[in-house]
Amino acid sequence: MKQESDRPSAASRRRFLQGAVVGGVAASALSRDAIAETAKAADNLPPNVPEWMKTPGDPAGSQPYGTPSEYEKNVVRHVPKNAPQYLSAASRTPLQDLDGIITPNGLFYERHHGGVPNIDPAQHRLVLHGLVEKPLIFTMEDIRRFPSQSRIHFLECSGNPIYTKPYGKTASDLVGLLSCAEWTGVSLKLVLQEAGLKPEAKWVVAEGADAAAMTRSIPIEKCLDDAMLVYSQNGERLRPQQGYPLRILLPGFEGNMNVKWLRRLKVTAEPVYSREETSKYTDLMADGVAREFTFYMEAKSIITRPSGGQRLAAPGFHEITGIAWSGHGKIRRVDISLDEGKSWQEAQLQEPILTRAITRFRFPWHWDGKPVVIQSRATDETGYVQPTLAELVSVRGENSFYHNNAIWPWRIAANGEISNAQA
Ligand SMILES: Nc1nc2c(c(=O)[nH]1)N[C@H]1C(S)=C(S)[C@@H](COP(=O)(O)O)O[C@H]1N2
Ligand SMILES: [Mo]
Repeated sequence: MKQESDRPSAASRRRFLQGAVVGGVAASALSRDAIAETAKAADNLPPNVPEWMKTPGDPAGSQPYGTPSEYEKNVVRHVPKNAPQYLSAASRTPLQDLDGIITPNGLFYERHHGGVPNIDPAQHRLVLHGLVEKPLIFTMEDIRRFPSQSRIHFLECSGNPIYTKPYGKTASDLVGLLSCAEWTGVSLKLVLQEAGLKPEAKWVVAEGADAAAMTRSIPIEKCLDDAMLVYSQNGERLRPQQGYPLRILLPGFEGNMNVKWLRRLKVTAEPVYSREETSKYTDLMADGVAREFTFYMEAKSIITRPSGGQRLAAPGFHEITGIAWSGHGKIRRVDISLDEGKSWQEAQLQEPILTRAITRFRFPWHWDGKPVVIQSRATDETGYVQPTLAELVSVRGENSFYHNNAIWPWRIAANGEISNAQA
């Protein structure tokens, strides 16, 4: 399919370039430099032998740690311009530029409250104490001696996106505090069993070794289920931004609870009611009562291509593709609407469809060149259906800040420009 659609566009580009150089009218409209550049570009096109085939390229190992092609230099984490970037800061994954379900480590979103500490793993320790039979202190070597496991899961900040306008122009602006990786580490249950839980143990309080000393209470059920202590991400050690050398991973739970730079686990009978589970990461409802300890991120999806900030070059075939995820398990289906939400058609889900991981969806589409609003809606394996923003606000009220999993429609104008239809 891809090859078929590539062919005519390459051919028409060649015709245009040749026309620009040879054709009198087109050429007279271009500056000398532009002509030289266009001529050079044309030299590299079929049937000519391109410049980069005429001499050997860089030797293997000329980049000890590889980086993307220089032509991809615009695919970077997005740092909001007006946000203060000292201490409590974030950078966002460019979701609209990525394919598949895995976020490359250099593009994984970042959210930290006290900067990124520079931790020497040889000096890092994990303390496990509180309601345990045998308090323990682990080195990183000790942690790596436990049987390991690798699993693919998403991580998402619960402020992704916030409810207040302006909503942002691109998929990254809206939900770029979301990434997905293959994590390797040890089952937290195993580590807790090593210390032996006392019968009163109901919560585990995790503390980070950053200047924010991020502290969150985790229910014991999650700790004995799929929680992990992770040291690797997509095959290599965690990046400093993601919690090097050790973080806790709570698949499907809001990002904030996944404490990075993990230095302490205290087993308790009650939650500690830290700042991050009282004044922050709670949602004030219309009746003045706050939702707290919400834990799981609910089902969500977004179309990443075509999406805000991009432009459709011409009517004709376009694949609509995007991502869906749910903290409650697997994605069961994704529906696409091309008529402002009046009717919905089922998209294809790309394998693998994993629990608490990003699932990629695709929908073949023919754009007739008329203005249109496109949007996606996820349903997870519990049967929960992603709501519209209006539906969400009718339940949560106007005061909520976190946990916005609404549908985000894109408007495509007749000239192909794409904008946020909700803005
Ligand atoms: N120690 C520590 N852990 C932390 C944070 C922090 O500031 N300090 N930020 C939390 C928040 S709000 C989120 S959304 C996730 C972000 O993880 P990431 O930066 O690896 O994407 O880490 C969480 N764990
Ligand atoms: Mo977060």
